[in-house]
Amino acid sequence: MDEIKKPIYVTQPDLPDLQEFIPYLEKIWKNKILTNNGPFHQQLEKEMAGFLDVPYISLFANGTLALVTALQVLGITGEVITTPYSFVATSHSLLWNNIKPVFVDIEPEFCNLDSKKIEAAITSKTTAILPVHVYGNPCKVEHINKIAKNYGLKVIYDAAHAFGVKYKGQSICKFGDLSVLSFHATKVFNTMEGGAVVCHDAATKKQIDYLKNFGFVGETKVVAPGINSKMNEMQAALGLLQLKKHNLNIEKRSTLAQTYRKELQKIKGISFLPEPYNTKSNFAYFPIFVDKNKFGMSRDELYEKLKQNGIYGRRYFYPLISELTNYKKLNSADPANLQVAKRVAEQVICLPIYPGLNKKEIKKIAGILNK
Ligand code: T4K
Repeated sequence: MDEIKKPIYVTQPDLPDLQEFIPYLEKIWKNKILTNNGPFHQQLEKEMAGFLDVPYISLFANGTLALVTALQVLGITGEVITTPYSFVATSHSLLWNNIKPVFVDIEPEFCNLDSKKIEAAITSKTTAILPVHVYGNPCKVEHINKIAKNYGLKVIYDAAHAFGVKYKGQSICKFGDLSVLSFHATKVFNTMEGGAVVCHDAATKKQIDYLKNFGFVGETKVVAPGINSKMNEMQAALGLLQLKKHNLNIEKRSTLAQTYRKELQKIKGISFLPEPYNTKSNFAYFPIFVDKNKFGMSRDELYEKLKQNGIYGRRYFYPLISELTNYKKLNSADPANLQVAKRVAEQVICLPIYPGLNKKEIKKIAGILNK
């Protein structure tokens, strides 16, 4: 088999042609508006809301600050039910707001928060649920909504992986009270760094926009101890160009995901997630799960072997957030409470997937797994 010379990383950001970006930069250089709700920022909020078919979007400097602000705008306090199987930013946003994360196990099918286990974790201090659409696959949104309604809880979806995903023909961001997106370099839609909060009414958008700009209302009035988390004009300009390419990029990702499915289906001890039901996917990640006994090699041995061959997958999400220093002392971090998440975190490797990858490279990766 051919050796792969050039390293292949879990992802590689897609960028527009540099020449296309220059006219946008020229406009910024000319009008000298670099940030603070400039013209590209306004245009991207409008175009993105149309593209995603959601009522209101507030752009942010990154997804983490968007999460922190989403919790603040809804006045979330006390305890919040969330998943240990995510990027650490999900739970960090709670700690930044002095909120206690309460971890609930995940379901094995799509690795999302197990909605059947949420009710048992609700206490008198619970004010919200913070689920994650892990790898862009929709959570059990109807069930979560029902529980939230019954107990008077807010729902904020961490939709960092779910840009452009549709569920039952609607944007996944239409579910819950708020959804938070990330446009980090490693995401399906990137503005280098960036993020957004999607909300359903103008009054909430107004409050979010105050909070991301120090709490300023006008020039002299400050209504809240807001932070500075505004997206700047370069990010917004890039976003406008990225929107134009997004559908094509998702088509490319879809072809690559199908190639993986075909190439890997017969490898004993390697499994992957099913295609989600009623969903238009964005193919953000391609996680595989290694069963050591059947595959004959542990996840970490395979991870190293791939690296030796120039394939830099990532163990998203290992270790679990509940195993990290700031979280493991929590009662809900007890591994006995999180058995599915623990097993999945020990088996997962996200294989490379991005629009610039080609089928031949995927076949090589599959070849390494097959050897
Ligand atoms: N919620 C969830 C569920 C999230 O997954 C994330 C972020 C957030 C919230 C927070 O959103 P942001 O505040 O980030 O907007 C990466 C990202 O830094 C992080 O954004 C992402 N999740 C997480 C899943 O992955 P790392 O530490 O794995 O990134 P890094 O730098 O090792 O990049 C992975 C590979 O991508 C590199 O090996 C090469 C390639 N790469 C990366 C960058 C940054 C490039 O080719 N170019 C680049 O510019 O965390």
